[in-house]
Amino acid sequence: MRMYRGLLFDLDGVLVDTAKYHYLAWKEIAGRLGIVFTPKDNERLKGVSRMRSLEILLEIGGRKLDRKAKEQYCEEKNRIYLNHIRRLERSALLPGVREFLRDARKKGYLLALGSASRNASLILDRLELNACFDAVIDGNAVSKAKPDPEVFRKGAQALGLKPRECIVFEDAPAGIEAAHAGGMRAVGIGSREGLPEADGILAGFAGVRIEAVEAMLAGGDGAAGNPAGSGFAFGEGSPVGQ
Ligand code: B16
Ligand code: MG
Repeated sequence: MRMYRGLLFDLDGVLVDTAKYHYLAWKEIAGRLGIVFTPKDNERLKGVSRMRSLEILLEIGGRKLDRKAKEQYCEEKNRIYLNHIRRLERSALLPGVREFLRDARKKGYLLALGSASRNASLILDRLELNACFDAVIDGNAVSKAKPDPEVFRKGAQALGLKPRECIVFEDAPAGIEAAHAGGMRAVGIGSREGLPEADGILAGFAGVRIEAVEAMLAGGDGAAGNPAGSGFAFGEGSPVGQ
């Protein structure tokens, strides 16, 4: 019998590469604040809320702002980000994503989005992905940001499933932590070095089918009930489940 019935997807860095647009927008804000901001610094902003991202940027630059100024900078960052996003096309979807979602739906899995972004609906529209999801939980629907499990718990609830029936796909350490705190298995999208706590790793979705993900989570160290942080990794160039 199948162990899992629902799949919960993060958006930025899992389905679509919007991280570069977040980076460009924050870099512009950093420039206005006289803060040097590098791609390495940007890694710290992945998966965290807009306000928390600004706070990290201010920490990097050793700057402090009052609440009103912080809100203004967040609004300004979003304006810059949206200018990029409005030009987003279907082709911005990461390789294999559309096929993976379609295949999983056909096999009866319920799908939900669990993203920190308040722009998730707009991005799903631009990518013509809205119809793929049974539920969308985004930054507008939660009060606590990842690593709090709220976004994934609400996703599982919206699908009518128990946490242990769901697999979370995440590219950020805060998201892997959120999945585990919510009682769910977490597949990291990226590398084992970047996501040491994930129950399994995929370099991406190209050539991957859901059966291979289930096998990865059930096999060897990744078996259900074993401590998180173990699990298999499928590296680039060795797609599975074809
Ligand atoms: P917004 P995810 C996250 O999306 C991004 O990874 C993170 O960099 C961003 O700050 C956050 O959304 C908020 O986004 O400014 O659009 O509300 O990875 O959880 O899908
Ligand atoms: Mg992400």
